[in-house]
Amino acid sequence: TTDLKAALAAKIPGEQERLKKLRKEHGSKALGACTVEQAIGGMRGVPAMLWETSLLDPEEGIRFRGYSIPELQDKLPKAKEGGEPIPEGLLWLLMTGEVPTSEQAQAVTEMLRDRSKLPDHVLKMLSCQHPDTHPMTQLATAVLALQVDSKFAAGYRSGIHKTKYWEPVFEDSIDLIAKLPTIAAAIYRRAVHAGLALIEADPKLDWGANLAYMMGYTDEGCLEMMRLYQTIHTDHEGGNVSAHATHLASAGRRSLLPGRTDASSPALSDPYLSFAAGMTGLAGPLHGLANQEVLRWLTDVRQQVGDNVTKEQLSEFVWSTLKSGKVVPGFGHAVLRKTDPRYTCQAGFAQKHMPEYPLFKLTALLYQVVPDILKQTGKVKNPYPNVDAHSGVLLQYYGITEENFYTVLFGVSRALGVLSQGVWSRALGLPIERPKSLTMAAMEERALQL
Ligand code: FAM
Repeated sequence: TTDLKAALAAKIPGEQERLKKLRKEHGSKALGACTVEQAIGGMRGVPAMLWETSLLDPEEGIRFRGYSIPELQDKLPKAKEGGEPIPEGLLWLLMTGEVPTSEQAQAVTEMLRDRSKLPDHVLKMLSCQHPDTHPMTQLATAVLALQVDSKFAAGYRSGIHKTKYWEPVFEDSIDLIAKLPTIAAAIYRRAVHAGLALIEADPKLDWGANLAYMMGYTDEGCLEMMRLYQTIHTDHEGGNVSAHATHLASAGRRSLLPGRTDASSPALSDPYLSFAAGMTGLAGPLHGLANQEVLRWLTDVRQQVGDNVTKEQLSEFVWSTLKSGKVVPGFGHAVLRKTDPRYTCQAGFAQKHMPEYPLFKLTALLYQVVPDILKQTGKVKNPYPNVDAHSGVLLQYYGITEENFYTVLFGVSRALGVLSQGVWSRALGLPIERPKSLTMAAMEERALQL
């Protein structure tokens, strides 16, 4: 079938059985402990969440439904021979767990195109925002403005059965994903570029390419870059701030798991409300905003030491950043302990499309200089570059130089991962998340007994 919803519906019963079996046979087994350090240290590394769409191996990096980025670049349908994967193909994979055919990916492109019309009230609301409103704030408010059309919210009010929740959640998720490029482009043309006319989507282009096209970019290389960019930022397992915030806000009590009657009030926020929660998390400087911090930092480097910088000069600059108590943006990661494969694939794209670009050369030189310095601090657990160390370079090259817009592009992509998981959380009937909190006094008391 080329019908994504039908392909998804066919998968759900088997996965529900799998989860029931896992719970029945192993429900009482501990997956790992949670030490005082972990409870205080942000639950770092505590295995306490189910997330199906991707898994992050500290050494190897992200796998989307079991596939690495190089495998996806090889297997997923592309817009052009030898080009980059189109995000719609990844959306099919994230939703169903199966690599799609070109026809299936094409059907997703058409389904998204049919639902991409933005209601006028959203554009009107955006035009009332204070011109200095950060693009991420504008994105979150535009998503919330769409919530009035939530099919899940309407369905829940009309009392649909909990085994059917996944369907309106799927519909809302597709409706929202379809509109995000138009919202992002409107923010870019209106706020970032102060009042440029909006550009209608090109019906011949796919979802990712149309995002660049509606922003005003037609260069083939830029369309390809945006397809790659939108593919690699989709998901990064469930614990990062944007994924976890989305997941938590949508978490629902009405668990399908037998015998669950926990009294906690359901969150069950619809995809619009929960994705807006994820986007406000993504807007934090150490998470999604890092890609714009990287560009600001690179611009500083170029101003201070010029383009023909030597390794020694660069080391000086990195040390001065650290000594001023700041982090080196684009390096380090909460889980990864190696170079982020999302960095590597962007470096590969740059090598192919912009080998002489000074910012690419500077980024490559930083890769030779920064890890050793971060290792010398003795405190940085991952001294290697993450996805943000390279993403701004690709955007700048094609003329998308407004770094305070970068996180919007990150957020549009992240919707594919977190909303696909949101459909599965409802289909599997995952209950509301409710970690136990303790006061320091209670921790001290417990620790003394252990
Ligand atoms: N530069 C300087 N110091 C760093 C560092 C970096 N790039 N990464 C970590 N550290 C420090 C960290 O600040 C901490 O120092 P203090 O004890 O003095 O606070 C120490 O090393 C241990 O931190 P960690 O356990 O290695 O990292 P965390 O898991 O606490 O934090 C990050 C992970 C990503 C927040 C951290 O690496 C960082 O701030 N990186 C720079 C900002 C960045 O690139 N964020 C984007 C991350 C990306 F994956 C994303 O979400 N988009």
